[in-house]
Amino acid sequence: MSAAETHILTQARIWTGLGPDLSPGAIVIEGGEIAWVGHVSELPDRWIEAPRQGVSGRLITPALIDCHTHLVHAGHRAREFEMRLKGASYADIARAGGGILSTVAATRAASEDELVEAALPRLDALLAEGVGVVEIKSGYGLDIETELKMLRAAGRLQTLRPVRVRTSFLGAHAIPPEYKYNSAAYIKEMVIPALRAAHEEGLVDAVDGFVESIAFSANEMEEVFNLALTLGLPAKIHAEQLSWQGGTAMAARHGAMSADHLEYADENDVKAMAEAGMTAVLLPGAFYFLRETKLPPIKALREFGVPIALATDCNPGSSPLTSLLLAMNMSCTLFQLTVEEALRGVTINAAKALNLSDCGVIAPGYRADLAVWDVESPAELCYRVGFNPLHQRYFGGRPC
Ligand code: DI6
Ligand code: FE
Repeated sequence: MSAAETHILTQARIWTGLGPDLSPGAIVIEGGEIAWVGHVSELPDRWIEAPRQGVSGRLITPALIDCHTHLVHAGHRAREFEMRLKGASYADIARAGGGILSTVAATRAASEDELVEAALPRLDALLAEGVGVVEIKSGYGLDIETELKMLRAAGRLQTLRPVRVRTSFLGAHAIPPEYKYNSAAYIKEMVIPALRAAHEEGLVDAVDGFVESIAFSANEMEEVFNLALTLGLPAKIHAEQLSWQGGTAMAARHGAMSADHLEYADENDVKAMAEAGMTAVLLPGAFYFLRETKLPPIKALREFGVPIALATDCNPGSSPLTSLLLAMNMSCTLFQLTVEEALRGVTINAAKALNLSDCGVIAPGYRADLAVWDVESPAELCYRVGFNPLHQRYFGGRPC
């Protein structure tokens, strides 16, 4: 099927993200975009003759969006998992030079091709569950060369698979051994020049940072965000994951798109996010895998109307998760999100978290990135644990 061709998916239950479900509904796809969506009985005359494909009452949603991943990295940390099972904490392991830094060593040693090879199976697992957009961060290089190598590898993935990749520069993820105890010099001598170089090469869509006791302070991060602003790049942040550090409020002052994790965020943080129009990205995989007990401020996020997105946080240390469906299930079981909130979290609100305005809902003018599910209702997507009911994914109007 060529991208310019018109065709119609019909006899569907459609969750558009914008209103009540349509059933039986139809979607007209034209030139890779959605031209029309509505009740089958209201299909405009001009498309009556167009080729149709019935989907037998299956559920159609926008293709899913994983808005926070560290998909590109080398190696794994199963050994640290075992250490944690014996009582060591994630922060203990990081302070002892393991954690993020052990993945940094592996990632520095890998070639760009090897990083692509290692990331592809993880990407394929996401795509098999209906994902159409994946955000991928750098942050396991912590030197200029490797940060650029990671971003190039991330960008290459979208030439190898039908998916859109959004890249985030995460030079401020951890302090490498060569700068131990000297985070200020690390920011000045590595993060700032690496961001400039990556931006010049067109490798960066957004700038991220890890504000935490084991990483950077809000003040240190501010310097990086100031450069992001100068370069016209949107900001996002890992904040209040393991402790309260004020990263969320600082990010709000810099007009960031999202603050991610947020277990230790308080009501003032949520207010600041609401005023700045930010999205909250919750990462139940990391909460689960680190066996956290402090819940993100869900009630306040709802009260202040902060959009909630969900993501896998796919990374080798705190969330080796490659299932956005499982993240949805966990958001319901662990954070008590509703089914509607979970689905919005991986579609319309995930698009918001990435400043994308052409995907995440089913409406005229949006990309025809769709997921057809062998289920009767949205609740079934969240309810099963470890089962993939995807029937067909569409990327830019093409089945894949
Ligand atoms: N927060 C996370 O959950 C990941 N990075 C971050 O800043 C963990 C990264 C890792 O442990 O490798
Ligand atoms: Fe992360």
